[in-house]
Amino acid sequence: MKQRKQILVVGLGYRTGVASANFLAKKGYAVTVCDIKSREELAPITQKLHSDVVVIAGHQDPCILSSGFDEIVLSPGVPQSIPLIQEAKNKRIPVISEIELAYRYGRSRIVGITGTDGKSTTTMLTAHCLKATGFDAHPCGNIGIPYVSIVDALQKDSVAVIELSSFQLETVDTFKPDIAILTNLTPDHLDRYHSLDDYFNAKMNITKNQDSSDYFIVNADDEFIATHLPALRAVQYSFSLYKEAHCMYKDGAIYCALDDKPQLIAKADRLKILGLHNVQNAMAAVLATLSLAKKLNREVNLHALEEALYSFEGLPHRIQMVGRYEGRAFINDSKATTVGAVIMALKSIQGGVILILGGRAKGDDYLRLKSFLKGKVKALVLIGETQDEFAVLFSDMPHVKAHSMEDALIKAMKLSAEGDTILLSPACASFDMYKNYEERGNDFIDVYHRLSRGQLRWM
Ligand code: UMA
Repeated sequence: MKQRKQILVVGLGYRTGVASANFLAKKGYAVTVCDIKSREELAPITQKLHSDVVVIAGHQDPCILSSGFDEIVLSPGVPQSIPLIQEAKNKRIPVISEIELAYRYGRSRIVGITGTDGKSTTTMLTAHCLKATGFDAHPCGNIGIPYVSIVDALQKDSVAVIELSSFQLETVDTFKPDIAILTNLTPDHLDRYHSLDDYFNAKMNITKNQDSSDYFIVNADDEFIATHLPALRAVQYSFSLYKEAHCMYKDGAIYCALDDKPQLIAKADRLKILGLHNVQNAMAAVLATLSLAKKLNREVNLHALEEALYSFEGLPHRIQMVGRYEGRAFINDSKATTVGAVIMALKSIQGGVILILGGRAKGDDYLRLKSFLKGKVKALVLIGETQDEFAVLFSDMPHVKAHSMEDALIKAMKLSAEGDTILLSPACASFDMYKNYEERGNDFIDVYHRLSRGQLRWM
């Protein structure tokens, strides 16, 4: 009798590992999951697992491999450098990501979106534009919905719009999106990659299997990409704020020219999402919609596309206007875990800013922030593990330390005046104080509500 294929899922996580294990178990594979956390810590998550899944908790010793696994599915939060994965590679056991796993079973069209910043907004906006122009589009991926959790529900004419992190792209093998978008590239996750080139190479796996029937959409304004982009097999479309491109920003409007002369697509000042970086995200979404339609020989109703751009509200935790209190605007940008994202937020805000900064460092070049803070940020409120490091780094400007979000907002109120903005845009990961960036952003929103209802004294 033929033995069932044995799969090891490494890293349970909150979403990816659980979704991968359940998907595989339902398909009849013999599935084991291993996680470095203890069985007690994992208890709330293991409850969600299919009853046939075996759990190894509390260690990731390479001896786990002696059970003879045929393949490993690696969760994005687990680096390939751990001994278990190194040993698996020595034993020539294939190591794939959840994206590769889902891709093998997928029937739908795929738009894949990667880059350092703007991925989530571009993913949601692309899905929104596709839906408005008649496509059955489904956003998923790094935004928090594992592709594997929806892949079986997608039809042949559906479109999976997948946000892809470099972690997820490290271990793809045959993954081939119809449309790939690269939003931009600035230093990030340098605690996991040896160099910016390594990080870029992981991202470029998005296009490695594309051919001349596919499209690669790229930001022509990004200096790193301009000097590092290799020759590609996919048809390349670019977008730009400043120069001639397939999609470009001119006199306050977005124009697109794929095969013929430029056509007006939308007025930038009617977008609800703020800042020029969001004009770039909008241009990427426009190109994705038009190129997918072109590939499938479909007409796009340009009026519907224009209206979709105007009706998109943006994402929670991404330059999200929470409200006003005592003449101050409160903006939650908890998703800004890179210097680049903070710079974008600062560029989108008029007037003085009190910036709540810090968390778990990700190896970014934080000095790069300095020139953007000058003249814009009146004071810094430093939170999280990076407090002491940032106090030294930014010693030439007003700064205070805060031990919690509540303390941070009270101090920000005292440091600010009417007309200012209190901005949470931390430039760091949240894991030192929170489960994830959503929890951090929700804490900011909660403290704002307590302040504005008079339940919290700040004077
Ligand atoms: N673990 C080990 N061994 C290790 C390290 C970790 O067993 O050596 C375990 C941890 O204990 C944990 C699991 O592995 O249980 C890691 O989980 P995970 O973080 O991969 O799992 P999820 O909760 O499923 O979240 C992941 C993405 N997380 C990361 O990439 C770090 C989520 O992106 C994504 O939304 C989700 O899958 C669905 O696709 C978050 C993120 O921070 C938002 N992404 C980074 C970013 O956007 O910058 C890339």
